[in-house]
Amino acid sequence: MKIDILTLFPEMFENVFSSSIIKRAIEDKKVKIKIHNFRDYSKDSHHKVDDTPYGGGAGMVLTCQPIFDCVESLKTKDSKVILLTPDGIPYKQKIAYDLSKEKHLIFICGHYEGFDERIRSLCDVELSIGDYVLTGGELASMVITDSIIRLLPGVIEQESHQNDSFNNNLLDYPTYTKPRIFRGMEVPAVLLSGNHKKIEQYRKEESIRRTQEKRPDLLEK
Ligand code: 6GU
Repeated sequence: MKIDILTLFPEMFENVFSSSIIKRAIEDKKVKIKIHNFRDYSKDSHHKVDDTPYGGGAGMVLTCQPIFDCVESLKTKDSKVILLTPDGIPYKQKIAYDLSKEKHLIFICGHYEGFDERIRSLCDVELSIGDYVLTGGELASMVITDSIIRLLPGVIEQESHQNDSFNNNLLDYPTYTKPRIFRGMEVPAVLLSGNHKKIEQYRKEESIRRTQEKRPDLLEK
């Protein structure tokens, strides 16, 4: 998979993409990530990327030209262009699965007070990561790329994400490791029983019980 990210703050991505599982996925060539500063595409003599809003009002608005030119230089028939915006559709695990099957993703990180409405016409999907407002789309694009990369074949063990929270609208079941008793807290006996049928049953029940308790809204789906 190839991922291009358009941002005015490329430095924000450095640590996130050079650590842990994403770092390894890049080294193993499971994914190729390129960060583009769309200021470099500005045809303005001062490399301006924003301007005042028509009709007046506070703040500056990202202009079309640098973003259009940057996207058009990267886009092929295999590309999916994604705009990060608080008014996008709510990002969910199902969308992560769908996007993990794409060949090429282009993320556009909005910033400042907003972007020219016509930028939306460049995009195939608009995504939001939750009902709160971030200073820009950068963190959202990192959240989304992280959740997609871990699903790419060979990045983590297949089994590790078959039981992920949110698959089938259920939260993950509880897990334990050694020691068997820590500060008086015991590992449930069934997990030590060696009875795989019973363990599977316990995990399924716990998954449902936990979802009922913590996220009843998921069960309604
Ligand atoms: Cl994608 N962008 C911004 N700026 N704020 C957000 C968001 C995205 N998702 C939730 N809040």
